Amino acid sequence: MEWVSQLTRALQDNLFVLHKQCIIALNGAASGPSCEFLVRLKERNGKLILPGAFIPAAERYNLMPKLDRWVLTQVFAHLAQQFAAHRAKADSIYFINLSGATLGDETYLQFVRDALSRTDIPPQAICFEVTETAAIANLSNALSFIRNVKSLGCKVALDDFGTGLSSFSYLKTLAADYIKIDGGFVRDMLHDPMDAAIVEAINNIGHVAGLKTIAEFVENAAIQARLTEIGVDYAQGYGIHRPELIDTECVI
Ligand code: G
Ligand code: MN
Repeated sequence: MEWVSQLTRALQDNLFVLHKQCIIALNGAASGPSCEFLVRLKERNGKLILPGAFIPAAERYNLMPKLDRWVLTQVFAHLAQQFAAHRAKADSIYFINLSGATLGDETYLQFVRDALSRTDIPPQAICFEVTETAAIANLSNALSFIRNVKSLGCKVALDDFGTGLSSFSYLKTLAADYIKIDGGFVRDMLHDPMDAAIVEAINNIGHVAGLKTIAEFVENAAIQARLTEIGVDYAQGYGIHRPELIDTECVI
C-alpha cells in the first residue's frame, strides 16, 4: 500500500527519471535500433529504484497507464530536440516499453497520434515494446493495438520473448517487427547449453517469421561474440552500454 502513495506522488512531482540504453547492430545488420528508454524512480535520498521493484505495484494499483503516458511525453520532448539538432540518424529507432494495461486503453492511441502530430519525429523512428506475456494475456487488445500503432507508421517489438508458455505459436498472429530475446537466457548462455539452445531457437524462428532479433542482457564481449556467431541481429546490455540519463550523449 505504501507504494501507491509513493508512486502517485512521484507522478505528481516528477520523481521518475528516464535512462537510455544503446542497442548495437551485430553481423553488419543495417543499423536502425538506437536505444531503449528505461524508467527509474528517484527516492528522496537521490537513490534510483529499478522498475522491477515498483512496476508490479504500479500495475496492481492501475497506475501504469499514467506512467506509460509520462514516459511517452518525456521521450517525445527529448527526441524532438535530438531530431531538431540533427543528433538522430535518419534511420534511428527508439524503443519505448508499454504495460499490458495500456494495450487495452484505446485512448492511448489518440495520445500517441496527438504527440506525433505536435513534433517532427518520424513515426517509423518509434518502436513500442510489448511483453510477450502481456500480449498473450490480452490477445485481442494486443492484436488491435499492434494493428493500430503500425497504421500510424510505428514499429512493434515483442519484449522478454521466451518467458511465456506458447511463444512460438503466437509469432504467427502478432505482426511485430522485432523480437527481444529475454535476457534471462542470454546472460548464462555460455555456461548453460539449454539457454544457448533457446537463444538459437528464438533467433531462428524469429528470422523465419521475418522479424529482426535483439538480445538483451549482453553482459560481456564473449556473449556478444557468440550471439554474432549465431546470427542475432542486434544486442544491448551492460557489456555494451550501461543505461544512463537521457540527457547524456550516447557514446556509441
Ligand atoms: O523488461 P526489460 O527487458 O525492458 O527490462 C530491462 C531492465 O534490465 C532495465 O531495468 C535495465 O536497466 C536492465 N538491464 C539492462 N541491461 C542489463 C544487463 O546486461 N544485465 C542485467 N542484469 N540487467 C540489465
Ligand atoms: Mn524492454
